[in-house]
Amino acid sequence: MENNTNKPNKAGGLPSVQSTIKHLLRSNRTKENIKNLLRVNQSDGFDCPGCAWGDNKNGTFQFCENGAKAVAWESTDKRVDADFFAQYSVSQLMKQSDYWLEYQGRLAQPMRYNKKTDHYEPLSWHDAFEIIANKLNTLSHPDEAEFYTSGRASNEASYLYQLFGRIYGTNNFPDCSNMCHEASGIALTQSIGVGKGTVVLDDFDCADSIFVFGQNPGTNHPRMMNALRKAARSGCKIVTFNNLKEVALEKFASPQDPKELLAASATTISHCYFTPKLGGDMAAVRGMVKAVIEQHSASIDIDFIEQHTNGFDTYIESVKRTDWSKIEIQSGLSKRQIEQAAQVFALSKNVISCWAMGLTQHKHSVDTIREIVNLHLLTGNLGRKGAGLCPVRGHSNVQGNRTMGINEKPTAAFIERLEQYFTIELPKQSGHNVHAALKALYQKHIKVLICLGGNLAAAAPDSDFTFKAIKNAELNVQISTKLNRSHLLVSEDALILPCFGRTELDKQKSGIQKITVEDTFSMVHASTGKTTPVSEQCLSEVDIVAQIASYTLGNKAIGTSPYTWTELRDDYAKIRTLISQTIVGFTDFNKKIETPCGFHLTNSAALLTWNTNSQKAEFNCSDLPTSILSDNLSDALTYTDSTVFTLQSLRSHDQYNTTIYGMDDRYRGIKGERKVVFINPDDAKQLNLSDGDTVDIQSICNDGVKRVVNGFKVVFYEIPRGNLAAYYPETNPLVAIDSYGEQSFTPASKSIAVVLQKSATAIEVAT
Ligand SMILES: Nc1nc2c(c(=O)[nH]1)N[C@H]1C(S)=C(S)[C@@H](COP(=O)(O)OP(=O)(O)OC[C@H]3O[C@@H](n4cnc5c(=O)[nH]c(N)nc54)[C@H](O)[C@@H]3O)O[C@H]1N2
Ligand SMILES: Nc1nc2c(c(=O)[nH]1)N[C@H]1C(S)=C(S)[C@@H](COP(=O)(O)OP(=O)(O)OC[C@H]3O[C@@H](n4cnc5c(=O)[nH]c(N)nc54)[C@H](O)[C@@H]3O)O[C@H]1N2
Ligand SMILES: [Mo]
Repeated sequence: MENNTNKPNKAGGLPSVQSTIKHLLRSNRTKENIKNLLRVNQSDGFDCPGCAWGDNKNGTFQFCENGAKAVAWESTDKRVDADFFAQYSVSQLMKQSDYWLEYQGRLAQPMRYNKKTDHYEPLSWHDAFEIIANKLNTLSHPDEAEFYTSGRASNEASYLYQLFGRIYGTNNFPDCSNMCHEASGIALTQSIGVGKGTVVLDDFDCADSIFVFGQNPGTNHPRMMNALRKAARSGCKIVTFNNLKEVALEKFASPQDPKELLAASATTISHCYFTPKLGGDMAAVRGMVKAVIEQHSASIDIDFIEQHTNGFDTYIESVKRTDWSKIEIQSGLSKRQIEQAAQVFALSKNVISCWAMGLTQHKHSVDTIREIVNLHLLTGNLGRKGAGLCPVRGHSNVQGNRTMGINEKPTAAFIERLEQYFTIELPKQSGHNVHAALKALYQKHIKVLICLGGNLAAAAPDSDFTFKAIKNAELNVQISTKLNRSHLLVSEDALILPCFGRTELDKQKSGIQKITVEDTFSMVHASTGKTTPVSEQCLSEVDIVAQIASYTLGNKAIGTSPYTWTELRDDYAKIRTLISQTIVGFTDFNKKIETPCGFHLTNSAALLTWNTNSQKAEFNCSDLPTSILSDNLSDALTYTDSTVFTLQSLRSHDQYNTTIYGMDDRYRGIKGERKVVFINPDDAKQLNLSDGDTVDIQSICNDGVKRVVNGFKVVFYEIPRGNLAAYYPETNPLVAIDSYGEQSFTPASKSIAVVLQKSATAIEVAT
């Protein structure tokens, strides 16, 4: 039996330019879009809303196919306004697909849900703010409100949002990070005292090898492909660990290189490509450590270990205790393969390790990431040019959100600085992350849900549970650009507050406003939108947040600061002044963002300063997990006689998280559909399944809840036996709410225990 034969043999190249053009033409604002693309990531332009990869702002034209899709998607002539909502009831909209909902256009005026008619109806901004303020002011405790944030919100908007939420009285700040890189932040903070990556973009030019774990940059961080391609061409060895053979990590043709654009040539990216089992990376890296100790002791950096680390002896004991047979079984890789990877690592002077969701969305993600740090500490691969750790962040400002205080567990020092500057008292106890927020909503402990962007309903796990939970909010407020599922889970009262997108001109009393963002390399820089906002009735995120705050708390000076909420809205430089006074690293903020490249926030670990209790970098001594599945799943395996698979849920090439741009996944050879499940042909044979058959996927869990999705087409694919892959968010109904990462509470959406059954019913056709 053959694997999917439609899969191309290289990524990038002409098809990616053709796809870019197709998306530009489709959006019926082609001229605006082309102008917009010329401004992406330019020093006087706007930050690409696509991903958090950094850029060097050296004047070169910097956009990618998927960045172009994100820009074109925002800039459309279609409008979702009063007429639209008069035409469709919420129940009717609920029946539409996520793709259809977003495709209807930009939200164009504030709307309120009328439960008697089951329609959204227009209202004034004044009335909207009053409704929110009245509701918030009548709650019996501020902890009855949740303030969700998605990672596109600017530094200015998120700073105001957290300041308002905290002065109002809560630390309930669930955010998309809770479902994304939470484990990276926790692991890095525990190991090296700072929850961010230690490298900058230039380091990629100086690395001798780059390890890429559980990440698909060809689709999700296409600009990273330029860095990998450049490195590979200059002799740097790229080693990939990915459950699937992702074509961009095998061969990539740069659309910017005329030779590769038009000819059949492409650059080989990965020097070695390993396909571990889902959740097998901790075992693989533990094996690499073992091999380094056994075969490459010269690469162990004793001076670094002595001077900078704590826990080495205990760690070595746990490495010795781990036997190769367990490593091989759990990783799905042979000892020889792991030794090969270890050899590249050990013989390289400078190594960078990158990772994304393939590592962070498992039960033992924190320990997996800490194992990578262990390997870097063992060999001293930290804190010098070309060496270090690189969690590749998702949303374009998700890292900045956290820096600005969007964090349900703020540090005491963070709160103290705010309290001192404003002379106010703020709540100290931890608030809710996404998991706790959904649980509390489900139990009706929460009355108000406010979302600054995103699509919590479709992004969160256990759709049935999540939908009920969100519906329980007495007031559901969504600050958004496009219509999505989260607007439709309403019962009593709900508001849609339409805002500007990143590409749009933001004019306030003091003139045209800049906003700022922080990329994955901790570079902070300004972004200015240029196109006219889609509707006169849209407001900026900052404006909306400032007005919610001023209606709720009164428009007076905030604490002992010189500014009222609306004065901050009138001039964002004043927000940056507050940031410069209260957030570490932002002194002279307004001045620093005048430089085209922005400025770098100091990373203590990169300077070999360790903000841990021991003042040293900490080796983590955890043993390999007994099972890669959640505790509540492991024993559930005994509930079924069918073959149990581990399923990962991932992104296609034609989506941005819950936003679906189209039905193709070109790099995996999929056309015109999304309800597919990738399977190893030998596994399929055992289940008597042929390529193209339709199956129902049921997840197993010991909580007694039946979770099934129907009508997925079987696609033969190069994937380790026992593993499956299918797209998110279609598979979110399968992720049990209590199946999450230890410490991180991140849904374990890359290790879902499932069984397959041939569909009895007709296939549903995607619209
Ligand atoms: N165009 C586009 N860009 C995006 C996004 C988007 O949806 N579309 N989303 C943005 C966001 S918020 C994020 S967080 C990032 C996400 O970026 P990625 O992390 O690249 O996203 P996923 O599609 O979830 O891909 C996970 C990859 O890890 C592999 N994998 C899964 N499980 C394992 C495992 O256990 N071990 C190993 N070694 N590999 C594994 C999968 O095969 C896949 O290649 O992208 C950001 N950029
Ligand atoms: N099963 C499974 N689940 C997952 C994942 C997975 O890999 N598998 N990945 C997880 C990850 S990594 C993440 S980050 C989350 C994503 O979770 P979210 O960030 O909540 O979801 P998005 O799909 O990015 O949000 C899309 C919506 O954001 C709004 N929007 C877009 N631009 C703007 C803007 O500029 N301002 C405002 N205010 N709104 C805007 C639009 O209305 C759009 O409908 O999903 C998580 N869920
Ligand atoms: Mo993410």
